[in-house]
Amino acid sequence: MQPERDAKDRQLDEYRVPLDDHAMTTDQGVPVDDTDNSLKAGTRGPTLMEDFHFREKMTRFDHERIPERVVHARGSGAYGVFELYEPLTDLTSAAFLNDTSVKTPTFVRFSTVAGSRGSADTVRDVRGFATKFYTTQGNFDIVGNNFPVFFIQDGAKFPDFVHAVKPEPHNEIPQAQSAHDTFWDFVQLQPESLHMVMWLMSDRAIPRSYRMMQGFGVHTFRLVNASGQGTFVKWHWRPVLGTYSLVWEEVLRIQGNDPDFNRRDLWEAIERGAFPEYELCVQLVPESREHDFDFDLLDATKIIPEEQVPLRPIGRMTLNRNPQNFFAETEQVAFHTANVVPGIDFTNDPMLQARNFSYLDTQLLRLGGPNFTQIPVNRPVNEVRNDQRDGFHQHQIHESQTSYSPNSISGNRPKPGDGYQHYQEKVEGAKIRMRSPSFSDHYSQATLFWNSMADWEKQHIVAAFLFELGHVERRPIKEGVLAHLGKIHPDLGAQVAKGLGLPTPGGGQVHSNTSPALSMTGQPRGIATRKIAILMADGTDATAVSGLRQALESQGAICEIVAPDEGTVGDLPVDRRLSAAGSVLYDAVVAADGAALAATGQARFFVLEAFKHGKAIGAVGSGRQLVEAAGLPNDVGVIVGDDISRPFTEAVAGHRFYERDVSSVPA
Ligand code: HDE
Repeated sequence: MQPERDAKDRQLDEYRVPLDDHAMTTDQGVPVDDTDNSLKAGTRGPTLMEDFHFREKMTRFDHERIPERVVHARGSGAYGVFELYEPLTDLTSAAFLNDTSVKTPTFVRFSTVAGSRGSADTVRDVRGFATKFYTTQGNFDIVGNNFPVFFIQDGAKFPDFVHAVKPEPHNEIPQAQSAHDTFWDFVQLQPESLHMVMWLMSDRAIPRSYRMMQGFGVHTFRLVNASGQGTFVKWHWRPVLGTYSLVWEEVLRIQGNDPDFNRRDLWEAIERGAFPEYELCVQLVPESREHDFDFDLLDATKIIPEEQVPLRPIGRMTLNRNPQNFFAETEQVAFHTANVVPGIDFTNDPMLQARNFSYLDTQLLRLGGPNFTQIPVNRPVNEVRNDQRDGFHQHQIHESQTSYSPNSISGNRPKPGDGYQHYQEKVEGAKIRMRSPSFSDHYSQATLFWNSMADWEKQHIVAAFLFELGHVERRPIKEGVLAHLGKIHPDLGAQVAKGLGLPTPGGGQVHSNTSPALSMTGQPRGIATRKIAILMADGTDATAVSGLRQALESQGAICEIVAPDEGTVGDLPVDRRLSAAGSVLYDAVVAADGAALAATGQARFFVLEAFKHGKAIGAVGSGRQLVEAAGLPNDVGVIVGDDISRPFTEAVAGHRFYERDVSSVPA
């Protein structure tokens, strides 16, 4: 299915270089006859300076890296379209939020935060979810994450935080991990990070797919209508497929088996036409209610619980096109929190204020000067006119003979018109380096998060703390963190302390409030785009599994045949060799053979490991023997029989059987 061509896609035509039959040239367009041999004085002689083709080729190579992003270096992008459900004229004058007939082109970049550009996708980390809307009034960016809060309250601490989580300065270890001393030292000394740390230790930090995670603008922003009236707003993206995660042991294996797991998943889904969709929702707070909460709306370490201010869906984004060139588009895209359009404004959240400085500053270095806004992926779809000119890599030829304003020579053009109106907030105060006392509660929402988790989610959080703190070498740091965990909840403190073999920290009184929306239980169910391995071997009776396969594929699941050797099983092509696959690349497994595979260690391990990771396991025909040989207990989600289509589909739709006791499974 070809998506409709939108204004951004058409604009990019101007820059696209087709694969055609033009012969090779230098960058100056001079035809090249040989690109394999340098120009030499004699076949065994030295290379000559005048070999302009060699020098140009090598110079371009020497300069082809640009600085990676300081954070969020590893990412994947996609183009899409945003469609509005109903006009929001009462709330904002933003044109793209006023007219439901407008389809706004978008570009999204998902990312991990701590790792370098080449690091693995499935690490425990926050995910970036940055969206650029190419609106008719210019670019609007929501530069968000998949957690609704952040580690710090004031942007002045961002360099400290990032230095602490990045690899340690003396040996540059570890890559893309928070499981090390400097990160946890930061946490124990900055309790404002605790709420975010709870999210980081939860399964939200290891999403199954970029297509199955939420996005949040984090800060409180402001919508402003045509009469200048403001309303506080929090941005939320909700994936239509639901929010789902991997399990920890699984991500460790995926990092080796397919370090591009999330990137590949996004790419393949779009290529296949299974376009990822997200609803854009808002939480709205009238200005009159600014102080009605027991936290500060300007504090980026706090959520507004959905039970207090419900989410209002306002539109839908569909990602329908992969970029054509990673560097040109995904690497060079430049997001900025200050890219706003009329009708959308800021608040005084000190994190947002700092970001409004940082993003432009970092792009100037990363993209080599102020003309990065002319890079195709960054160009707005509407016309740009101003007197800012020159600088490295100016692409445009301004015909006007003036570059100042006002002027009489060019008829005072370009002249300001009906432009962006800043919200007229009244501000008053002494210059002071101090945080508002309303930012001082660092525990209540961390407790709220813990209280709202299902049992399995709590177990995973404890296990994550144990893994992370288990990698911390300095005992006082572990003890410092434990002291905070005890204050978040005595159960959490006690369980982590026990695992670490350290004294239980003192507790104290904690509240018992919950916010059910924080738990990942109760997500929309379905099997669309879930990957299912069908284990077969020579001699497998393919008819035994064909009905099941049809049922799964008709609902959008992706079935792959995994067999001991490549080639075919009967007349079915094998998708992957058993030894090259790994159960961790699949959401569920069907054992369709047991006669041959029951004796194969790799096949037994495959189902056992899938079982350990809570996946649905089906067995048809002789597949029953494989399940028995693997020693799988008769547990939930293990479905054996001749016609298992219905229960197996249901089991896959449930994602994982977290309630299984897998503690004794040797996988
Ligand atoms: Fe960022 N952040 N950030 N950040 N951030 C960057 O910009 C920064 C914060 C986020 O796919 C940088 O172009 C400061 C919160 C995303 O290209 C840099 C502070 C949230 C991306 C920067 C924050 C984010 C970035 C690095 C604290 C979630 C990747 C390279 C005040 C709401 C965008 C770049 C992409 C990238 C600064 C905190 C999200 C250095 C100073 C909170 C998704 O400018």
